[in-house]
Amino acid sequence: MAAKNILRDFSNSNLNSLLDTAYNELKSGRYSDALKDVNRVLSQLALIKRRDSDGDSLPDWIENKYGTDPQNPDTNNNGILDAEVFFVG
Ligand SMILES: [Ca+2]
Ligand SMILES: [Ca+2]
Repeated sequence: MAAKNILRDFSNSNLNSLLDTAYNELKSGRYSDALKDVNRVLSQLALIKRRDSDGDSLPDWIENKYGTDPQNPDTNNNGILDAEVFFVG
């Protein structure tokens, strides 16, 4: 599930075309351009990895993996943030 959501974010982004560009630059010997584009892909992936849509301090991909709602800071409505439930139990 988490991987699926990360892949969805990936395909919704421009990362695929950026990787294609980097590949073509690499093939044509433009190594510094390729490296620059690969670094862009990596920093965008890092953003996707850190994204926390509901601001409960638990990243979306972890919420998707463990079944809490990435759009709701208190999924089970018990007055305790999802992150606290996740880390404290
Ligand atoms: Ca969250
Ligand atoms: Ca949440």
